[in-house]
Amino acid sequence: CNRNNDYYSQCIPGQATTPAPAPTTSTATTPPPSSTSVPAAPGSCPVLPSNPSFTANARLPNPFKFFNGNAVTTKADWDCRREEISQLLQRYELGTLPPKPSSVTGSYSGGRLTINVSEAGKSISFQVSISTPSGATAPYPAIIAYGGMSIPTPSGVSVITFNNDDIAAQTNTGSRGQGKFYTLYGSGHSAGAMTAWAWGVSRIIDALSTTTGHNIDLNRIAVTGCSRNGKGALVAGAFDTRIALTIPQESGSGGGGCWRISDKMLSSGINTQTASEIVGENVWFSKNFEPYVRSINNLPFDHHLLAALVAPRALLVIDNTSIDWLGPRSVFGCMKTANKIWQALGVADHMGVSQVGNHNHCAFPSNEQGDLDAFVNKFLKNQSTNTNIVKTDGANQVGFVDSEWVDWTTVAVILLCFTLYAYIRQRVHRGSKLPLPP
Ligand code: MCU
Repeated sequence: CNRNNDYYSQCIPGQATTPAPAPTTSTATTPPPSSTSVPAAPGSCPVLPSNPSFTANARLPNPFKFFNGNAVTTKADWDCRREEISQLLQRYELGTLPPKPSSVTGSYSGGRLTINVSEAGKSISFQVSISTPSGATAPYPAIIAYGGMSIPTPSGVSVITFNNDDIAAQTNTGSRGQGKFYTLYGSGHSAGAMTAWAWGVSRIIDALSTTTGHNIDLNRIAVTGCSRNGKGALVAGAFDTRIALTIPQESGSGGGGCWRISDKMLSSGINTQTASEIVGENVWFSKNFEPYVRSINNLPFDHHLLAALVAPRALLVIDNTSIDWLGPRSVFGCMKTANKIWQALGVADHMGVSQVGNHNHCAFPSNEQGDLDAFVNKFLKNQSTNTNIVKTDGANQVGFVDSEWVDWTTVAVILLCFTLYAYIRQRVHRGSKLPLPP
């Protein structure tokens, strides 16, 4: 959807679905996307109790039911539900994502963007490098790469290299509270490293939107990372609606995997990472997650709902079938389930899963190139491609049985709304002048 077009915003939960047409001038005239979170209708959303009691659920929780049990049936409901999911994830797994600080400024020079942030009398500054794609016409789409690119760099796309470890360290469990995020907010802040990194990505986009010279098109920004950084990239894409395309690579359990399915894999003898293991390895999650890691079924969410926060924007989950530790069945089942949310929103092809084996961890295999190109070309280069991609080459994935994990269906009202949206979009693209829908 075109974020600036009211036709679309009437029917779409979230903000962007398809990228806006490529601007023809420099970034100085490119209107920045308006906000970093989807505002829920004031006063009309169900309020989460401050100390809710949880009911165990062995299946993947229903995206289309509020915590209070009410059904999600309209676009406004989905906006509220999205906010509720975001709050639940922050409270019980990821830690609190602070809002935009009182001061964020940027300066760009010679391929480096410096971001200065101040809040409540404290200040930090960090830098990212920005490459200029050769032979392309500005403004350029860009990929923010955690720790550098691990997927092949697409032609015509700028790479923004983000040293996420500088914002929140991730050496081991001793890294808790270390990094520039914690200099600003205090070492006892609830945010785990991934939330701190997502905050950093948002500040990069803030600074891009107030500086010139970098020639980045703010409507065509992607984020990626591999492995632990892939988990992080998914969290950034979930929280910042200015990101058009999210590409977590081999993120495994704690990323594209669902905790419940990973637990089941381990209990059936497959050496897969689980929540109870991961919190003893590193600080990617909030301390507030720890009480739940041995009773994951009590949590009213799983990672299909983390992915749901990206919808209806684009998500391509790149994964590896050959490494049990990554929980390939968990990632495939979890993300295939997440795709149902995009289906309900009428944009199933904005979310893809490509799971290919027989390569080393984070070594992008050439037979996945077509899937990556399809997403990059559609969502960063405004081309028409086929992004209906939910596939695995892993025989093990047959072990994921939908009915074992999903006891809910999608919601017809949302579907209707999105069908109408798709129709209007087609007509507008053909140059029709339709009246605003009621
Ligand atoms: C897949 O991401 C992690 C994994 O969660 C860890 O258990 C392992 O130690 O490291 C992986 C990784 O980040 O590899 C680069």
